[in-house]
Amino acid sequence: MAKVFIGIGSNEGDRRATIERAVALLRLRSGIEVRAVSSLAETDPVGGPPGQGRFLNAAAELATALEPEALLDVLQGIEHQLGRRRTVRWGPRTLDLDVLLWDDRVIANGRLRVPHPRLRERRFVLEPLAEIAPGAVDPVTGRTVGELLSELPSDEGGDAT
Ligand code: A4P
Ligand code: MG
Repeated sequence: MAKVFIGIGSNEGDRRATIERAVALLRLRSGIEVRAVSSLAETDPVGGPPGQGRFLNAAAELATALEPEALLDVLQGIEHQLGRRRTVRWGPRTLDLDVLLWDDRVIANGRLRVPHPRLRERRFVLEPLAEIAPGAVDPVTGRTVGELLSELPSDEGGDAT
């Protein structure tokens, strides 16, 4: 079983209900165990079109026997099932499920980049992740999640780039 961390975000509709349903759907899948879920944090949108609503963000720890692309299929299926339709990059979404870390693997192919390329500069990712896994290590930098969070500039939520 691989240990995988995912990021969860929503800024449209009933955000809390959507996130709770997404976690419930993950729990129902064979080949996936939900080991931990962070609390939900209200965050200001980073990047994307002006005027979009605030996000609720969370992180979860999974254990899975699936291959990375198969888990991505599951995550995208749940996004779709819970109503995600918008295609604007960084735009409003009912649900965004991102793979953040996959054991100590570095994955870069046409569909998937792990660790998530914007993990290190995003407070809305690192804060929930640090709540459940402060000691998880980013295999690219060798830094723990707790270290990455404490090294973030304190005045803003992360760069959109
Ligand atoms: N993809 C590549 N790597 C991954 C990965 N590690 N996990 C590909 C998931 N998907 C990955 O994603 C586009 C494509 O990325 C997928 O088809 C997959 O093959 P998407 O979810 O359809 O599009 P997106 O989310 O609009 O784009 P992207 O680049 O994933 O955006 P981000 O970086 O996830 O940022 N502000 C706050 N406060 N809270 C947020 O949650 N989220 C975003 C989205 C922007 N600002 C935010 C938040
Ligand atoms: Mg995404």
